[in-house]
Amino acid sequence: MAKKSSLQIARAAYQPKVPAILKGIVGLEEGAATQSVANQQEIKSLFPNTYGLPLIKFVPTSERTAYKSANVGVILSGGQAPGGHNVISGIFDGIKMINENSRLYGFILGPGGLIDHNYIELTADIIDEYRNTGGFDIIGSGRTKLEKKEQFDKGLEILKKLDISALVIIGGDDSNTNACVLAEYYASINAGVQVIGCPKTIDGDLKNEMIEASFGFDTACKVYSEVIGNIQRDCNSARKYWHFIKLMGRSASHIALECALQVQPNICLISEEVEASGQSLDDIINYIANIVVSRAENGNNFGTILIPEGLIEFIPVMKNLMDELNDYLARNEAEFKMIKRKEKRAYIISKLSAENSKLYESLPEAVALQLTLDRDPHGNVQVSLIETEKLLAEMVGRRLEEWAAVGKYKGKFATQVHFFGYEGRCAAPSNYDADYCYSLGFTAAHLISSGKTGYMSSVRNTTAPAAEWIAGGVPITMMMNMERRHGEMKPVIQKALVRLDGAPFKEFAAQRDRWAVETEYVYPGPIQYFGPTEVCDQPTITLRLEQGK
Ligand code: FBP
Repeated sequence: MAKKSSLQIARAAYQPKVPAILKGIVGLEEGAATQSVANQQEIKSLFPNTYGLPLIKFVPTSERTAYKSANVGVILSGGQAPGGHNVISGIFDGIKMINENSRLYGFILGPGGLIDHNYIELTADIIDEYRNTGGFDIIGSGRTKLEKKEQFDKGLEILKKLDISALVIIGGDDSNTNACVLAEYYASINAGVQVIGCPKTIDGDLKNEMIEASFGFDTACKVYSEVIGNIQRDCNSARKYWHFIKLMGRSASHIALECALQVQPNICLISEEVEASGQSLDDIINYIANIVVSRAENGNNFGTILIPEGLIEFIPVMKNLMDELNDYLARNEAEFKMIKRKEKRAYIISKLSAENSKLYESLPEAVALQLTLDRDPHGNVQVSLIETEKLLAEMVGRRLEEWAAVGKYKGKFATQVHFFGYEGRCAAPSNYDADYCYSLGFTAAHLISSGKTGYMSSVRNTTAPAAEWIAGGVPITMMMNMERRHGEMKPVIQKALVRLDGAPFKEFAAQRDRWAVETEYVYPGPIQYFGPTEVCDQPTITLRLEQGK
């Protein structure tokens, strides 16, 4: 057996807190019929069997129903997020509580495991090894996109063989889109398989009125904030570096914003604001360089800058360039792959429109090449591979040299670059994520026993004590709209980007000018698992502000 740390041993015994409703006999209350957030006609016609379903809320009842046993399959899909193992243990405990003869099967390495018939039965011994741990290693994860009828049929073969009547897909917006497509297909052929989704992603971009947070966001932001806090202490001690810190999160800047609220850096860029105000790369460089100058005038040749990883996609001219690149590469993938690495840049320059070609040519070579790297299976640009932190550090340095030459800047500018993403995705879940995830899994078990399909497990009111959390289900079609992917319009769950009229951004915007000039760093320290509730159980600042708490 693998050696365990003292914390791992103590943590294994932690009992996640759950909504009071999930501890008793659960009844079901159906709300009004729903509709998709946009493109209602198109979404309705694409999902005739799962469109318009009602919202579901679990309520206490005294009528005990005898449910028959069910075999359930589970898939972890996409990037790791702290708490995935607790979703699985919640499903396991939930289906066993509903009927002790129920069984849970895990498909290995993501949706690909379903298609390749690669699975294990998750028994009590296995589940117990993974309770309250980070990572997705219990069954592994993958990014295979489930979209073709042949894949669904191949999956159905193994589901039938194992007598599985429900499948839980734990994933982000793209994976839950897949879950919905699969639910629709299985409903349309009367396959007898329900499909339920669970909201996972550290990016925090899978949220709406009914899904108040995607799991993993809380822990990941706390891990990054701890490390940024440590860097800020170092920075304030040595007083000689500007730290350019890129943070994961794909297109949305939720992680950068939450970390900024936690650590009070000198600068935090918010991609959504950059887009809304139409800032160019040059504007961003000037914005940072001006703050460097002001701080230098006060003798502070140091600072911290948080950069959301998707920034580059939000600079309007860069967005045009990337849109054209996406479409071009989607249509000419095979040809592009044949071009030798050192000729790729010239090839792209020769293929783009005059304006985009000029912009592409002006980018540092490394960044230009990073823009053409393979898209992920869902058609997303892999922004984690684009070194925006280096691009900005280099360009700000050049601007300051120009200003120094004309006497506008007299400070010293030395940089360190960092990228935090993978460091936080498999951290041991915070109490919030441990409790939330377990509750999401348990709720999924109840949705299954209620015979639902095409729903996402929903646990709300999570800024209140766990006993008061509200559990239920949201039709996935309710979150959908049509978007351009791989050059084609597709139904997808609408991403939740940072809202500039939302309380978290407003709170940040009200303070950032002071943080820029003063040094008001906060050092959050590591996640605490045992101790007073105000230290261990606090949700993110984003969630508290969104809920007016
Ligand atoms: P999901 O959307 O699948 O949750 O991905 C989260 C994420 O960590 C992003 O923040 C990041 O851009 C991406 O995964 C990195 O992907 P990969 O793990 O394939 O390198």
